[in-house]
Amino acid sequence: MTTVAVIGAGMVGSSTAMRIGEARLADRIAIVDVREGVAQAMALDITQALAAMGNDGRCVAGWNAVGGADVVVLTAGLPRSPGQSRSDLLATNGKIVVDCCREIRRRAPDSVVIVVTNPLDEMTALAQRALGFPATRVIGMAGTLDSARFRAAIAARLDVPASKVEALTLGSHGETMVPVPRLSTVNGRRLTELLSEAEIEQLAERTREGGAEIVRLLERGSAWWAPSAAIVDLVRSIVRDERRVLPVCAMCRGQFGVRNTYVGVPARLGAGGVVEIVDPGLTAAEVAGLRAAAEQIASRVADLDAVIGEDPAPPPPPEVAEGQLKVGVRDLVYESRIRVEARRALAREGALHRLDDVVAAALRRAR
Ligand code: LAC
Repeated sequence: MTTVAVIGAGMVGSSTAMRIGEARLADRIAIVDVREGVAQAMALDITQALAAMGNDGRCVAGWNAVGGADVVVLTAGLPRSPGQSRSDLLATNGKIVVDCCREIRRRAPDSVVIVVTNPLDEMTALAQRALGFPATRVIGMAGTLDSARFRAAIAARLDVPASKVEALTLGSHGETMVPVPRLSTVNGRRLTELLSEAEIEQLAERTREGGAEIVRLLERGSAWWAPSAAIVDLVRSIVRDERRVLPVCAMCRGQFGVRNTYVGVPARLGAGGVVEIVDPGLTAAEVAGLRAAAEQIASRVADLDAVIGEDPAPPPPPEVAEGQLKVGVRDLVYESRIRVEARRALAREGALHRLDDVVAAALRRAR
Protein backbone atom coordinates (compact mmCIF):
# COMPACT_ATOMS: atom_id res chain seq x y z
CA MET A 1 0.00 0.00 0.00
CA THR A 2 1.33 3.41 -0.98
CA THR A 3 0.56 6.49 1.11
CA VAL A 4 1.38 9.97 -0.09
CA ALA A 5 0.86 12.78 2.42
CA VAL A 6 0.37 16.41 1.47
CA ILE A 7 1.00 18.99 4.20
CA GLY A 8 -0.88 22.21 3.55
CA ALA A 9 -4.40 22.21 2.07
CA GLY A 10 -4.15 25.50 0.21
CA MET A 11 -4.42 25.64 -3.54
CA VAL A 12 -1.04 23.96 -4.20
CA GLY A 13 -1.60 21.24 -1.59
CA SER A 14 -5.19 20.42 -2.49
CA SER A 15 -4.58 20.40 -6.25
CA THR A 16 -1.54 18.16 -5.66
CA ALA A 17 -3.64 15.73 -3.60
CA MET A 18 -6.29 15.64 -6.33
CA ARG A 19 -3.73 15.05 -9.09
CA ILE A 20 -2.10 12.23 -7.11
CA GLY A 21 -5.52 10.61 -6.75
CA GLU A 22 -6.36 11.07 -10.43
CA ALA A 23 -3.00 9.64 -11.50
CA ARG A 24 -3.54 6.65 -9.15
CA LEU A 25 -0.14 7.17 -7.57
CA ALA A 26 -1.31 6.27 -4.04
CA ASP A 27 -3.80 3.95 -2.38
CA ARG A 28 -4.23 6.54 0.31
CA ILE A 29 -3.67 10.27 0.29
CA ALA A 30 -3.30 12.13 3.58
CA ILE A 31 -3.93 15.86 3.74
CA VAL A 32 -3.08 18.15 6.67
CA ASP A 33 -3.63 21.82 7.40
CA VAL A 34 -3.52 24.04 10.48
CA ARG A 35 -7.10 24.86 9.53
CA GLU A 36 -8.37 21.35 10.35
CA GLY A 37 -11.82 21.96 8.85
CA VAL A 38 -10.24 22.96 5.55
CA ALA A 39 -8.19 19.74 5.44
CA GLN A 40 -11.30 17.70 6.25
CA ALA A 41 -13.31 19.50 3.58
CA MET A 42 -10.60 18.89 0.97
CA ALA A 43 -10.31 15.22 1.95
CA LEU A 44 -14.06 14.75 1.48
CA ASP A 45 -14.22 16.75 -1.74
CA ILE A 46 -11.25 14.88 -3.27
CA THR A 47 -12.56 11.45 -2.21
CA GLN A 48 -15.96 12.31 -3.72
CA ALA A 49 -14.33 13.62 -6.90
CA LEU A 50 -12.39 10.36 -7.24
CA ALA A 51 -15.59 8.37 -6.68
CA ALA A 52 -17.27 10.41 -9.42
CA MET A 53 -14.43 9.40 -11.71
CA GLY A 54 -14.71 5.70 -10.89
CA ASN A 55 -11.43 5.84 -8.98
CA ASP A 56 -11.05 3.94 -5.67
CA GLY A 57 -8.45 6.34 -4.19
CA ARG A 58 -9.19 7.81 -0.78
CA CYS A 59 -8.11 11.06 0.79
CA VAL A 60 -7.98 11.28 4.60
CA ALA A 61 -7.38 14.39 6.73
CA GLY A 62 -5.12 14.92 9.75
CA TRP A 63 -1.65 14.13 11.06
CA ASN A 64 -2.67 10.61 12.10
CA ALA A 65 -3.19 9.74 8.46
CA VAL A 66 0.43 10.70 7.72
CA GLY A 67 1.71 7.71 9.73
CA GLY A 68 4.07 5.56 7.68
CA ALA A 69 3.72 7.70 4.52
CA ASP A 70 6.06 6.78 1.67
CA VAL A 71 6.24 10.31 0.27
CA VAL A 72 5.42 13.58 2.04
CA VAL A 73 4.85 16.75 0.02
CA LEU A 74 5.38 19.83 2.17
CA THR A 75 3.46 22.82 0.81
CA ALA A 76 2.51 24.51 4.12
CA GLY A 77 3.37 28.19 4.37
CA LEU A 78 2.23 31.58 3.22
CA PRO A 79 2.26 32.33 -0.50
CA ARG A 80 3.80 35.51 -1.83
CA SER A 81 1.87 38.76 -2.06
CA PRO A 82 2.39 41.11 -4.99
CA GLY A 83 5.74 42.89 -4.65
CA GLN A 84 7.13 40.28 -2.25
CA SER A 85 10.12 38.19 -3.23
CA ARG A 86 10.22 34.53 -2.28
CA SER A 87 12.88 35.32 0.33
CA ASP A 88 10.60 37.79 2.08
CA LEU A 89 8.88 34.65 3.33
CA LEU A 90 12.03 33.24 4.95
CA ALA A 91 11.17 33.89 8.61
CA THR A 92 7.45 33.14 8.58
CA ASN A 93 7.64 30.02 6.49
CA GLY A 94 10.85 28.84 8.19
CA LYS A 95 8.97 28.45 11.47
CA ILE A 96 6.10 26.63 9.78
CA VAL A 97 8.49 24.26 8.00
CA VAL A 98 10.33 23.39 11.23
CA ASP A 99 7.05 22.69 13.04
CA CYS A 100 5.79 20.45 10.24
CA CYS A 101 9.14 18.61 10.04
CA ARG A 102 8.90 17.67 13.72
CA GLU A 103 5.63 15.87 12.97
CA ILE A 104 6.89 14.29 9.75
CA ARG A 105 10.03 13.00 11.50
CA ARG A 106 7.91 11.33 14.14
CA ARG A 107 5.15 9.95 11.93
CA ALA A 108 6.86 9.11 8.64
CA PRO A 109 10.53 8.55 9.51
CA ASP A 110 11.25 6.56 6.34
CA SER A 111 9.54 8.89 3.90
CA VAL A 112 10.96 10.83 0.98
CA VAL A 113 10.07 14.48 1.57
CA ILE A 114 9.42 16.89 -1.30
CA VAL A 115 9.57 20.51 -0.13
CA VAL A 116 7.50 23.07 -2.03
CA THR A 117 7.23 25.92 0.52
CA ASN A 118 8.97 29.15 -0.51
CA PRO A 119 11.69 30.36 -0.52
CA LEU A 120 12.11 26.92 -1.99
CA ASP A 121 15.85 26.30 -1.87
CA GLU A 122 16.33 27.62 1.66
CA MET A 123 13.25 25.82 2.97
CA THR A 124 14.54 22.54 1.51
CA ALA A 125 17.87 22.95 3.30
CA LEU A 126 16.08 23.89 6.51
CA ALA A 127 13.71 20.93 6.26
CA GLN A 128 16.61 18.52 5.82
CA ARG A 129 18.20 19.86 9.01
CA ALA A 130 14.96 19.78 10.94
CA LEU A 131 14.12 16.26 9.74
CA GLY A 132 17.62 14.87 10.23
CA PHE A 133 16.95 12.56 7.25
CA PRO A 134 19.74 11.71 4.80
CA ALA A 135 19.79 14.47 2.20
CA THR A 136 18.96 11.91 -0.50
CA ARG A 137 15.48 11.70 1.06
CA VAL A 138 14.80 15.45 1.14
CA ILE A 139 14.42 17.33 -2.13
CA GLY A 140 12.82 20.56 -3.27
CA MET A 141 10.43 20.98 -6.18
CA ALA A 142 11.31 23.89 -8.41
CA GLY A 143 13.20 22.69 -11.49
CA THR A 144 10.31 20.74 -13.00
CA LEU A 145 8.09 23.84 -12.58
CA ASP A 146 10.63 26.34 -13.91
CA SER A 147 11.53 24.02 -16.80
CA ALA A 148 7.83 23.67 -17.67
CA ARG A 149 7.50 27.45 -17.67
CA PHE A 150 10.56 27.76 -19.92
CA ARG A 151 9.10 25.09 -22.22
CA ALA A 152 5.72 26.86 -22.34
CA ALA A 153 7.39 30.20 -23.15
CA ILE A 154 9.44 28.64 -25.96
CA ALA A 155 6.38 26.82 -27.36
CA ALA A 156 4.33 30.04 -27.36
CA ARG A 157 7.13 32.08 -28.97
CA LEU A 158 7.71 29.55 -31.78
CA ASP A 159 4.06 28.44 -32.00
CA VAL A 160 4.91 24.75 -31.62
CA PRO A 161 3.34 22.10 -29.34
CA ALA A 162 4.90 22.16 -25.86
CA SER A 163 5.42 18.38 -26.14
CA LYS A 164 7.95 19.03 -28.93
CA VAL A 165 10.05 21.29 -26.70
CA GLU A 166 12.75 20.15 -24.31
CA ALA A 167 13.88 22.77 -21.83
CA LEU A 168 15.99 22.76 -18.69
CA THR A 169 16.49 25.19 -15.83
CA LEU A 170 18.92 24.69 -12.95
CA GLY A 171 20.17 26.86 -10.07
CA SER A 172 17.76 28.47 -7.65
CA HIS A 173 14.00 29.02 -7.75
CA GLY A 174 14.64 32.75 -7.83
CA GLU A 175 16.76 35.40 -9.45
CA THR A 176 19.78 33.08 -9.66
CA MET A 177 17.82 30.55 -11.72
CA VAL A 178 19.97 29.13 -14.54
CA PRO A 179 17.95 28.38 -17.69
CA VAL A 180 20.15 26.25 -19.98
CA PRO A 181 19.07 27.17 -23.55
CA ARG A 182 22.09 25.35 -25.00
CA LEU A 183 20.45 22.05 -24.03
CA SER A 184 16.94 23.11 -25.11
CA THR A 185 15.53 21.65 -28.30
CA VAL A 186 12.44 22.19 -30.45
CA ASN A 187 11.45 19.22 -32.62
CA GLY A 188 14.96 17.93 -31.99
CA ARG A 189 16.64 21.16 -33.22
CA ARG A 190 18.71 23.26 -30.89
CA LEU A 191 16.90 26.34 -29.60
CA THR A 192 20.11 28.32 -30.15
CA GLU A 193 19.75 27.71 -33.93
CA LEU A 194 16.16 28.98 -33.95
CA LEU A 195 16.30 32.17 -31.92
CA SER A 196 18.86 34.90 -31.31
CA GLU A 197 20.65 35.23 -27.99
CA ALA A 198 18.56 38.29 -27.13
CA GLU A 199 15.29 36.51 -27.94
CA ILE A 200 16.31 33.52 -25.81
CA GLU A 201 17.25 35.82 -22.94
CA GLN A 202 13.76 37.35 -23.07
CA LEU A 203 12.24 33.88 -22.70
CA ALA A 204 14.65 33.04 -19.87
CA GLU A 205 13.71 36.26 -18.08
CA ARG A 206 10.01 35.48 -18.50
CA THR A 207 10.75 32.07 -16.95
CA ARG A 208 12.60 33.59 -13.98
CA GLU A 209 9.67 35.95 -13.47
CA GLY A 210 7.05 33.26 -14.21
CA GLY A 211 5.86 32.90 -10.61
CA ALA A 212 5.79 36.65 -9.93
CA GLU A 213 3.81 37.31 -13.11
CA ILE A 214 1.02 35.10 -11.78
CA VAL A 215 1.24 36.55 -8.25
CA ARG A 216 0.76 40.05 -9.73
CA LEU A 217 -2.23 38.99 -11.80
CA LEU A 218 -3.90 37.06 -8.98
CA GLU A 219 -3.34 39.87 -6.44
CA ARG A 220 -3.75 37.23 -3.73
CA GLY A 221 -1.88 33.92 -3.62
CA SER A 222 0.37 32.30 -6.20
CA ALA A 223 0.19 29.68 -8.92
CA TRP A 224 -1.04 26.13 -8.26
CA TRP A 225 -1.85 24.27 -11.48
CA ALA A 226 1.71 24.25 -12.82
CA PRO A 227 3.30 23.74 -9.38
CA SER A 228 1.03 20.75 -8.61
CA ALA A 229 1.68 19.20 -12.04
CA ALA A 230 5.41 19.65 -11.50
CA ILE A 231 5.19 18.05 -8.01
CA VAL A 232 3.34 15.02 -9.37
CA ASP A 233 6.15 14.43 -11.88
CA LEU A 234 8.52 13.92 -8.93
CA VAL A 235 6.04 11.84 -6.91
CA ARG A 236 5.54 9.48 -9.87
CA SER A 237 9.26 8.88 -10.39
CA ILE A 238 9.63 8.10 -6.66
CA VAL A 239 6.59 5.91 -5.95
CA ARG A 240 7.01 3.96 -9.21
CA ASP A 241 10.80 3.84 -8.85
CA GLU A 242 11.07 5.14 -12.43
CA ARG A 243 14.56 6.54 -11.85
CA ARG A 244 13.99 9.38 -14.27
CA VAL A 245 16.40 12.31 -14.34
CA LEU A 246 14.50 15.45 -13.34
CA PRO A 247 15.66 18.91 -12.30
CA VAL A 248 15.19 19.21 -8.52
CA CYS A 249 16.66 21.07 -5.60
CA ALA A 250 19.10 18.48 -4.21
CA MET A 251 22.07 18.41 -1.88
CA CYS A 252 25.36 18.55 -3.80
CA ARG A 253 28.34 16.85 -2.21
CA GLY A 254 31.03 18.22 -4.48
CA GLN A 255 29.18 17.84 -7.80
CA PHE A 256 29.74 20.93 -9.98
CA GLY A 257 32.15 22.12 -7.26
CA VAL A 258 29.21 22.70 -4.89
CA ARG A 259 29.72 21.24 -1.43
CA ASN A 260 27.02 20.50 1.14
CA THR A 261 24.56 22.94 -0.34
CA TYR A 262 21.11 22.49 -1.82
CA VAL A 263 20.71 23.82 -5.36
CA GLY A 264 18.72 22.94 -8.48
CA VAL A 265 20.47 20.17 -10.42
CA PRO A 266 19.42 17.20 -12.59
CA ALA A 267 18.89 14.20 -10.32
CA ARG A 268 17.79 10.62 -10.88
CA LEU A 269 14.77 9.97 -8.64
CA GLY A 270 13.73 6.53 -7.47
CA ALA A 271 12.07 4.79 -4.53
CA GLY A 272 14.56 6.09 -1.96
CA GLY A 273 14.72 9.64 -3.32
CA VAL A 274 17.87 10.85 -5.08
CA VAL A 275 19.73 7.94 -6.68
CA GLU A 276 22.42 10.16 -8.21
CA ILE A 277 23.06 13.69 -9.36
CA VAL A 278 23.65 13.78 -13.09
CA ASP A 279 25.92 16.17 -15.01
CA PRO A 280 24.19 17.00 -18.29
CA GLY A 281 27.53 18.24 -19.68
CA LEU A 282 27.45 21.83 -18.50
CA THR A 283 29.88 24.45 -19.81
CA ALA A 284 32.15 26.38 -17.46
CA ALA A 285 29.81 29.40 -17.68
CA GLU A 286 26.76 27.29 -16.79
CA VAL A 287 28.62 25.73 -13.86
CA ALA A 288 29.59 29.23 -12.72
CA GLY A 289 25.88 30.20 -12.75
CA LEU A 290 25.02 27.12 -10.74
CA ARG A 291 27.73 27.87 -8.20
CA ALA A 292 26.63 31.49 -7.86
CA ALA A 293 23.10 30.21 -7.12
CA ALA A 294 24.47 27.72 -4.60
CA GLU A 295 26.49 30.41 -2.84
CA GLN A 296 23.50 32.68 -2.52
CA ILE A 297 21.40 29.82 -1.14
CA ALA A 298 24.17 28.87 1.31
CA SER A 299 24.46 32.41 2.64
CA ARG A 300 20.69 32.62 3.19
CA VAL A 301 20.68 29.22 4.88
CA ALA A 302 23.39 30.55 7.20
CA ASP A 303 21.00 33.34 8.21
CA LEU A 304 18.28 30.87 9.13
CA ASP A 305 19.59 30.17 12.63
CA ALA A 306 18.73 33.71 13.65
CA VAL A 307 15.32 33.34 12.09
CA ILE A 308 14.48 30.05 13.73
CA GLY A 309 16.02 30.72 17.14
CA GLU A 310 16.53 27.33 18.72
CA ASP A 311 18.50 24.73 16.78
CA PRO A 312 15.94 22.43 15.16
CA ALA A 313 18.49 19.80 14.16
CA PRO A 314 18.28 16.38 15.81
CA PRO A 315 21.45 14.37 16.43
CA PRO A 316 23.29 13.71 13.16
CA PRO A 317 22.27 10.48 11.40
CA PRO A 318 24.93 7.78 10.96
CA GLU A 319 27.46 8.91 8.37
CA VAL A 320 27.08 5.66 6.45
CA ALA A 321 23.41 6.41 5.83
CA GLU A 322 24.25 8.16 2.61
CA GLY A 323 27.35 6.21 1.75
CA GLN A 324 28.91 9.55 0.93
CA LEU A 325 31.26 12.04 2.50
CA LYS A 326 31.60 12.18 6.25
CA VAL A 327 29.21 15.02 6.79
CA GLY A 328 26.87 15.68 9.70
CA VAL A 329 23.66 17.68 9.45
CA ARG A 330 25.14 20.61 11.32
CA ASP A 331 27.88 21.04 8.73
CA LEU A 332 25.39 22.39 6.24
CA VAL A 333 24.95 25.54 8.25
CA TYR A 334 28.45 25.57 9.65
CA GLU A 335 30.10 25.32 6.27
CA SER A 336 27.76 27.95 4.88
CA ARG A 337 28.95 30.40 7.52
CA ILE A 338 32.60 29.71 6.79
CA ARG A 339 31.83 30.03 3.11
CA VAL A 340 30.13 33.41 3.50
CA GLU A 341 32.99 34.85 5.55
CA ALA A 342 35.68 33.37 3.31
CA ARG A 343 33.84 34.65 0.26
CA ARG A 344 33.83 38.21 1.59
CA ALA A 345 37.54 38.09 2.47
CA LEU A 346 38.56 36.52 -0.84
CA ALA A 347 36.39 38.88 -2.87
CA ARG A 348 38.29 41.80 -1.32
CA GLU A 349 41.53 40.18 -2.48
CA GLY A 350 40.12 39.28 -5.90
CA ALA A 351 40.89 35.63 -5.12
CA LEU A 352 37.44 34.00 -5.21
CA HIS A 353 38.83 31.04 -7.19
CA ARG A 354 40.45 29.92 -3.90
CA LEU A 355 37.10 29.68 -2.10
CA ASP A 356 36.74 25.90 -2.07
CA ASP A 357 40.31 25.34 -0.83
CA VAL A 358 39.99 27.93 1.93
CA VAL A 359 36.65 26.50 3.10
CA ALA A 360 37.97 22.93 3.00
CA ALA A 361 41.01 23.94 5.05
CA ALA A 362 38.83 25.73 7.62
CA LEU A 363 36.58 22.68 7.95
CA ARG A 364 39.59 20.39 8.40
CA ARG A 365 40.89 22.64 11.17
CA ALA A 366 37.50 22.70 12.87
CA ARG A 367 37.05 18.91 13.00
C1 LAC B 1 5.77 29.97 -8.21
C2 LAC B 1 5.78 30.11 -6.73
C3 LAC B 1 4.90 29.10 -6.12
O1 LAC B 1 6.86 29.92 -8.80
O2 LAC B 1 7.08 30.04 -6.26
O3 LAC B 1 4.69 29.94 -8.79
